[in-house]
Amino acid sequence: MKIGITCYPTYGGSGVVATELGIELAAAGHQVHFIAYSQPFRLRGREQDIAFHEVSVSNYPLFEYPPYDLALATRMAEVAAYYELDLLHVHYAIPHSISAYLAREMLARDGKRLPFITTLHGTDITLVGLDHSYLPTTRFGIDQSNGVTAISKYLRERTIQEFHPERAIEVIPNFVNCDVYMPLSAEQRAHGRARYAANGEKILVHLSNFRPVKRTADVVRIFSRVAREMPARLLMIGDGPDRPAAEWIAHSTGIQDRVHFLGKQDNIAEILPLADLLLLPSELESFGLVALEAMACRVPTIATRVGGIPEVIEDGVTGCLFSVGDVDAMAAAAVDLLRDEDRYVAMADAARKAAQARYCASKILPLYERFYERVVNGPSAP
Ligand code: GMT
Repeated sequence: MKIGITCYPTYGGSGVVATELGIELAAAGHQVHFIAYSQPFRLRGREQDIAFHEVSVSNYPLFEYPPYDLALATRMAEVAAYYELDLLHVHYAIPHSISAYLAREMLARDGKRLPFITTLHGTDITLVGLDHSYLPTTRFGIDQSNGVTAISKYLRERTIQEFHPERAIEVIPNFVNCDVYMPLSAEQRAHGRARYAANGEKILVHLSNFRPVKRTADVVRIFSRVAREMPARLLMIGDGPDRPAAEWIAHSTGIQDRVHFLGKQDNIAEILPLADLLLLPSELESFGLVALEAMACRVPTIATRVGGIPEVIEDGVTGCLFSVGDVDAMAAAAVDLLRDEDRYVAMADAARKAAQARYCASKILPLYERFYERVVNGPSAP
């Protein structure tokens, strides 16, 4: 099949899922065309059967707000026509599903068919979509899509509750390539850990876009409690608006030399398996992709019991779940687990096994392929 994919190319889970999906689809023999304002950050540009088409928005002085949505729709229609795309798959409803709708309708006037699928990722529904200025357009984009998927049961239910869409929503969960995200050999692991920590020190890791929903201040507070009990380091990967606050807490609690702010990294599969634990104390996660990536690397997660996280992490088996803001309980759980070697090994093994059994790319890709077939053979417009 010839598939166009649009996503936010910057640091964030939906862009990661879209990019990894494109890579898997190309490896399975499909032709993939990414259409976005810049190359998705996990795409190296050397992948076979993947092309990238940049959307440039003209900056005419009259435009205080350059109309990206329209430029995207135009590029989608052009790429679809030139490369004879079978369908478009857009990740994150706003504004992508509206641009895809415009592209489909423009092509329909020339007798060309371009069905599109919208995958909902989370904040497009839970935050942005519920802002009243976006609600009607988000609902319209969902209802006009030829197919809609959500990345967790939680997100499907939440979308139905809040938007009452006419379209059915299929759950196709996020996935991880278990041959890329995998544990390292003892030797490789020891070598990699030496870059960040001394022998005998535990390594905790957090990865996000440092937005308020991630509660990065809680990450540092949890770690400061852990660091009182045992020699440990915290790797903070990513960047965003709450990074200065997290840095300030690290300094004001006197643990700044134990916390390493690494900024945005694109070699996550090399860093995650070096860690002992992932901290993910978010206010909300529709899925929590990074927890799955950590699980595949045999790293258990201490997280909050919110949104889709309980679908990914089995409490007490593949990780530990707590109420939002309960930093004391999360720190105590981290300390207990890191001190109990047998329990830690059982949890780390269970995490890897669960990722392989339920969320491996080889299991999820066929679900998307079957969904694509249904949409391509279905009606031109809903
Ligand atoms: O969490 C973010 O702020 C980024 C956001 C995105 O769209 O990139 O993440 C959402 O999509 C991810 C991939 O499907 C999910 O793993 C995240 O849980 C989800 N974030 C939220 O629901 C807050």
